[in-house]
Amino acid sequence: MLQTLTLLLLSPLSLAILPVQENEIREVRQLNDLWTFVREPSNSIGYGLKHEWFRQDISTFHNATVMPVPSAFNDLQDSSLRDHVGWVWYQRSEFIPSRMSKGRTYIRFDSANYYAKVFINTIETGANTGGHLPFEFDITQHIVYGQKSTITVAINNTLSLTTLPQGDVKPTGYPDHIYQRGFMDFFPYSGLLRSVRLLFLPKTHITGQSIIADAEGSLSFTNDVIGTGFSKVEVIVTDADGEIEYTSSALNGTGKVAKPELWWPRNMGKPYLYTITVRLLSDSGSLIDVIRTKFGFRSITWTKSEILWNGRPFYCQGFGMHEEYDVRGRSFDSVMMTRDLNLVEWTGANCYRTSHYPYSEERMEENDRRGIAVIVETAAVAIRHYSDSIQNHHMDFIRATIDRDRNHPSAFMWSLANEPSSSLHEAKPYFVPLVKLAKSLDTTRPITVVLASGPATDVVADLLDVICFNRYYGWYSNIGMLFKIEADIYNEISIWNKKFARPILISEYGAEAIPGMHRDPPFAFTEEYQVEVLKEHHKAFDRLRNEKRLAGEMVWVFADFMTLQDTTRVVGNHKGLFTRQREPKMSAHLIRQRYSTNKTRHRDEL
Ligand code: GCB
Repeated sequence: MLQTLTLLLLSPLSLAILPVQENEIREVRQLNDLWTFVREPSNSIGYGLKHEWFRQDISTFHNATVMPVPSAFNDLQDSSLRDHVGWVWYQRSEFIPSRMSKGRTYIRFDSANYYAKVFINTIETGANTGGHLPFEFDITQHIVYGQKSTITVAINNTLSLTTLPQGDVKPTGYPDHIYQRGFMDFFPYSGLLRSVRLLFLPKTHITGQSIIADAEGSLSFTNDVIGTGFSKVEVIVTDADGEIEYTSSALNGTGKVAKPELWWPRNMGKPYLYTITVRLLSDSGSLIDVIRTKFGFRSITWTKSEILWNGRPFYCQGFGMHEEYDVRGRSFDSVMMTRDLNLVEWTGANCYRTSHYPYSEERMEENDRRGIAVIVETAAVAIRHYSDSIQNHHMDFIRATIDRDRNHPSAFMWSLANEPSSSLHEAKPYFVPLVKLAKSLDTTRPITVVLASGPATDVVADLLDVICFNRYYGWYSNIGMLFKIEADIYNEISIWNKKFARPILISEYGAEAIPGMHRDPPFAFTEEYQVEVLKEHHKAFDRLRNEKRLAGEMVWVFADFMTLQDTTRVVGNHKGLFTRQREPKMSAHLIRQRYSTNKTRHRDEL
């Protein structure tokens, strides 16, 4: 175990990453299909590394099988794989075309949970800690062009006090069955959860990009380049019709687009997207590299009580969510993503939070296109033990999250953590540098931490631009007492607002409803009870919103999701408006009625 934890500590998250794009210069090879899969015994000492399995054809092992990529491995076989904690191995071979030898070849993982070591033809090319975020390695030196290369990935999903999420491991008493305890309320799905690809890039290419574009039409951009040999740069900004709005010959520049079409969230206007094209050219004018990125002009500001989108009050109505499904777990699936986002639109919501980790890159692009505003959250859920090592890892995670999502106009706030123990006095010195770091990386968005403590004891709230908090009146407190909810939530929000003079967003409230369970009068765990809990909250929210003391409301949760086995969880968490199969409960219709008629102030003004 010690050996594993040390490995987890030493490997940084990968920084500066561009979205994958295929174009007239860049080629991409999908590696999404069945990989050979071998698992070590749970909580092993790491036999694979010890015996150098990356030098072997693991398909010959007696327990070798196949595993689809992307997918979580947990729900595809038996309970020991479902509950597996420790090392698993993935392997496949791939021909690398000779014609690619002129450039550089990278291997890119969109997310591997929670720790991955990558070997190409027996050479270790790198490691990544954290999951939920992309990383890539330059493998040019490790492959032979025109021949087959073997890709081996060793993954470890152990959670500990130095990982995000934090957790520990407790044997349950079964001989070879180890039960993983994360301090969070969702199943720690593991494996190669998102796409794996080979990227064939020119020797000299763009590696990172930042774009800031505000509601006044001001634009500033930076592009990082690796390699030499380009002598000219061409930057062109085009509108949605392809009309040129701005040009530059600098890699890093500033400028202005007169009267830009702004990016608005749904219900406030159109989510208008521009495209910035960056070309690197040689002396003779031949094209060396090119990337195209969609972005939007918009400004997020805030007052003592409201979040403003392009200067107008933005009242956020949405949900917390999970990016997870039956069978495939927390893996990317374009079918399920589309169903989810269509349902988000069906409810009339204008926002959601990527609780409790960054969601897929494909989803972020769809948020931009559809006008769904998002609070992007790191994987720092339920931090209970503060230490330098978890703080360092958390800072790396913040850097990598902001680096990946900074150019998305739909991302309007960074949530650095969900429900840390923020009444402990250690919480403040822990979060001060984190907030400072996030602000130094991005000056254009507010920072929050989603809190569970109350206003009297919390020591983190004062550091934040917007206060988000989770509260379960009628559920975890005073279950069955529907009559108390309106006053309780009204009073608490008023106190937060008065004490901190910041916009307040209720980021979780709700109740469990087992799909199809009904009772009149309403009773805990029935669909009727869930509806009544939400309605009672809404009475308070409407009053508070009129008094300009509430900046938004998010129900917990969009859809039912899987958790570990627990006396309080009936095959998962059932606070969903939708079932895990994405069918509406009674509460989904209530929310649809509320969100579709309760427009933002901007829309009312139009
Ligand atoms: C919370 C957590 C969320 C849980 C939820 C619940 O406060 O943020 O992860 O799932 O409560 O249902 O208990």
